[in-house]
Amino acid sequence: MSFVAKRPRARPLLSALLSLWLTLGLAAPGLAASSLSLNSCSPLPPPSGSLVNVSTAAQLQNAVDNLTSNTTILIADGTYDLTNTLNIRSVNNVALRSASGNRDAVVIRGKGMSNSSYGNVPHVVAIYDANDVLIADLTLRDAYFHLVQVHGEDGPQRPRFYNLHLVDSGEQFVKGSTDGSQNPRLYTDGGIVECSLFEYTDRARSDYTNAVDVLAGADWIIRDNVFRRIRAPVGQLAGPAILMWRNSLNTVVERNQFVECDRAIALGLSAPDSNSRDGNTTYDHQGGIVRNNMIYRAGSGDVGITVNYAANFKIHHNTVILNGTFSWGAIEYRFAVSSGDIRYNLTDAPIWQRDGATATVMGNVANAQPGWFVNAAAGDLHLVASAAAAINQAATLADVPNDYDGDPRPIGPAPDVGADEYGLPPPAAVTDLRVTQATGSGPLTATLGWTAPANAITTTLRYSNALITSANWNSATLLTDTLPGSANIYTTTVPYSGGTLYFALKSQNAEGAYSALSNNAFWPRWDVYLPLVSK
Ligand SMILES: [Ca+2]
Ligand SMILES: [Ca+2]
Repeated sequence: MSFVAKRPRARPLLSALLSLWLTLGLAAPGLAASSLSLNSCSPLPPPSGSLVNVSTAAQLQNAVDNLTSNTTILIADGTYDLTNTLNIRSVNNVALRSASGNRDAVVIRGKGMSNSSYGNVPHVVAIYDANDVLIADLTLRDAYFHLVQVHGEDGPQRPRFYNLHLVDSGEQFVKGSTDGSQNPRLYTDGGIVECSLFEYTDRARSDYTNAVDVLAGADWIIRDNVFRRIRAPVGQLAGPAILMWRNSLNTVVERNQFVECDRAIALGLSAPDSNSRDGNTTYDHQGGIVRNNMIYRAGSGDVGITVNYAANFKIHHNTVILNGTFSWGAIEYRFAVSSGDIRYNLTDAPIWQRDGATATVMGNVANAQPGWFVNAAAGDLHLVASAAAAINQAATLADVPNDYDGDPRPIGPAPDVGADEYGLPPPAAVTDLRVTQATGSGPLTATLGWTAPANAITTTLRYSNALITSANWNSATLLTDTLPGSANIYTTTVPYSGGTLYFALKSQNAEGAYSALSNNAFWPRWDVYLPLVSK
């Protein structure tokens, strides 16, 4: 299975340690897992329900035409030139997925983003009155209008798009439409767009494009995606890569990377009209949070993040680097009805208040320098050690418990300004340390067992005649501080003349940061006495 992670993280120290382990002939300490973040895009579980396998465009179109609820269409590796849009109607809980899980190996194509002779293929996929549709592990490309149209006016709930590569759409890549003339109105709510790559090979055919454009939708989540070159022809301005508007509600936009997009994110765009959800003509967006996104552009364009006619917005911990291409502002809040919160963003252009909008603007750092980042020119806006003006300069926000990598905040004494929390998180505390075997009564030979935590490079074990706590950890007797972090068993012989012995451990990550203290393991074992206590 070839699964493309959003972003490999550069960890030179970790690599050096891995080489050391391998040189010493030790088991590699679980590095494959540690190179992905906690919230990274892992492969989907295998499909459940009915399965239909297809390997030609005709079979694929036929399978979609005859689709029944609770069915997954598994698409064999290959290229599929459509002669009809894949219209998903009147079914629930269905999926289109590659059989291999490799999104690059299954390519479903329209007739070209600039080919107005699109015939029966205006879009690649269209979702009508169908709830819980999953589209995953595929490449969709070359639609004249949309790669995916979600017909909000038919009320499809919870569409999910996972690990897709979306390339060259004539208008929107993922469009959520609405119909203001409906009575009663239906909407598309609860959509999730995640772990996908949206890009133009070079530029859009016109300025009318967005990567994700949802009108009047509630509770959408757009996370862990990459958006590249969502931009108009030279001299024009494309729509925001992510545009949630017409009184869309409670959108979450997080951990996305934007590179060379004319505009990155908009909650609300213009004065709401009859297409707005519930006919609301005051707000173009309400609620919602934009957090932990990285936005980088060196070419021409406009603002990075913009909110307009937007109530109760939160824009927290984003990094926006525009390289002087739009000196007015990196983050813009606009129009008198708009109000919200803008905290701890890291930018190289101002936070721009316009037309009477109000916000609590706190702790932002607006003079970021290129040298503060791992590789700004490649859009990698992870911090380096010299970014002292950003590192540990924020206060904890309950709304931002992790960072762009999914790592918990804070690492070190305080959270960092911007999308990246600098450094590696410490390993999780071990909670299942046990004495699994003990022989002898003085000295005592004890075998300890536990589950090794992710990201642990070394393990330190100590014992004591008293309960080991964080406070007395350093005075407990050292058993070892050189055990590999992948170890899950350790045997030691220690003096023993009765009473209770206590054992505990801490792990260290590649930067030497310690985990919290494990649980105490006891000898004689506590569980020996538990039945007596229970009596
Ligand atoms: Ca920190
Ligand atoms: Ca980080």
